[in-house]
Amino acid sequence: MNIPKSFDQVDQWKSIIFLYDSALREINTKIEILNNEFVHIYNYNPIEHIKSRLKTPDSIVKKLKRYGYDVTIDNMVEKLNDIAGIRIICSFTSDIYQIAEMITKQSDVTVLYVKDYIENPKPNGYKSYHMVVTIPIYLTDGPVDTKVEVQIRTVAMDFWASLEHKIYYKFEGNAPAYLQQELKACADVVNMLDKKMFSLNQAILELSEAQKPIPDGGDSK
Ligand code: 0O2
Repeated sequence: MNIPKSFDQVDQWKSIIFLYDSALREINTKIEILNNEFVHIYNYNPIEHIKSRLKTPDSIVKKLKRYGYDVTIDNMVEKLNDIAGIRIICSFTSDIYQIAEMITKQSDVTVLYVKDYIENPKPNGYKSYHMVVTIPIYLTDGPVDTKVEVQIRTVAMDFWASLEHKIYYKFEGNAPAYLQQELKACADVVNMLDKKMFSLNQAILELSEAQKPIPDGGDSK
């Protein structure tokens, strides 16, 4: 990422945050357009809602220290991939892969890497699909490829992750063993719920397809 250089650290910080903020807006708009197009063509809304956030300075410093890096602006830009983060919440696991594909196909989006915690859940039970992408932000001096972390997950996965995140921070990563076991058990329930809701939805779709009136071919002699 070719960040505009400045002798003033405050100015440089502001420029970087401006870039990440712009990248979030760009990605948000893209995803909204894709979702609207989907509704327009298939009369189906794959996205329940979208949340986006810029990592707080406090959280940036903590993560750099956790990874053992010096707290510098260069390290923040080079080593951290989730300063700009967007979370897409959808109904079914199948939607996740469809949304990921739609994002990947955007010609100005470059996928740096993917972490599929749905295929490979974390030992604590965390499931989510993560993509780190770059998107060019056009400044007066030219484009600057800016990183955004995109997390895609179902409503149920998001419910679980929000509570787990709270517990993780409350106990600074050392939650009592029984809480960790309960959370893992909840993750299994979330998994089962996602599967059941998916098959229920499939059954509804098949029924409504079967109940559709047969189009009049005009040749029924
Ligand atoms: P916060 O407070 O949410 O910002 P990478 O740079 O990709 O190599 P990183 O950043 O650890 O390494 O990548 P990963 O695993 O994709 O995690 C990025 C973010 O995903 C985390 O950011 C969390 O938001 C979320 N996440 C990952 N693992 C878990 C988990 O076990 N539980 C929950 N609830 N969320 C998780 P931060 O900065 O760790 O936290």
